[in-house]
Amino acid sequence: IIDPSTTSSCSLPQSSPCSTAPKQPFVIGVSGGTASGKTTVCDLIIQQLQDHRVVLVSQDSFYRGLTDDEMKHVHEYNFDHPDAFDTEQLVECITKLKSGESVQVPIYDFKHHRRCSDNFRQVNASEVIILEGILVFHEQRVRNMMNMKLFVDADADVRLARRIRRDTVERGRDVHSVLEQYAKFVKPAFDDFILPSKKYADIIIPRGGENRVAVDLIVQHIRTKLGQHNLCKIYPNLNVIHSTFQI
Ligand code: UZR
Ligand code: MG
Repeated sequence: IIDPSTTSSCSLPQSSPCSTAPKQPFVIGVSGGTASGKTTVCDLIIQQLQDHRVVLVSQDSFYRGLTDDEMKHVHEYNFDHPDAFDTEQLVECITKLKSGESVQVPIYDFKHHRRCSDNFRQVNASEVIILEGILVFHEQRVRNMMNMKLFVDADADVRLARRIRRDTVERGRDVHSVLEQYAKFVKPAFDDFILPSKKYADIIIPRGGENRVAVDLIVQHIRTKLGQHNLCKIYPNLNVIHSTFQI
């Protein structure tokens, strides 16, 4: 039954006729401690949404890149602090993507802690934008751009074990330096900035990427949201009715 008296519960934008206006992309934020399984969760969501245009943007791409002076004391540099990221540029990038423009995302070189200065990744406008990173919930401006916020949870010992494996195998570090960095920067920053930002999440995913049930539910929700977008194409006048479906 369509109830024309209700105007507020329909999620279709009421200011612009949906028959003509392009839909704003659905923005998903994915946060969680280091090696919690953020990338795995994102990959699973993308896999299940193959029939939609989805782009993944990593907060890592917006690391500032160290100056020559900072490089001299690289062991003192805190990569886990919010100031290590160029948040202005991140906000600008997501704002553009939300308005349907394509953007040039910087490429960050983890080995040399630098940006590949003349190399960018072109990211095109899409239906779904996923923004993942340890501190994507830290700044209110970034949070406000998200339609859905996921926090990937995993025990600290599991994360540390994964981090050791990843940094030694993929990033050429030795165990001693990984542990030192973990104790000095990674763990304190998790306690000071990442864990407090968990309260902003809409959904907390226990056991990270292993939790297929959670990922299935999340994908179902995204599909529902995108489906509401698509209703506009099928029923172009739906926005005029501003209706709610009731059983
Ligand atoms: P994820 N990081 C580096 O190790 N080197 C860099 O040049 C830039 C970042 C690490 C960073 C953080 N910390 O813990 C991690 N340190 O990348 C975040 N130290 O990435 O969420 O994938 O673990
Ligand atoms: Mg990652």
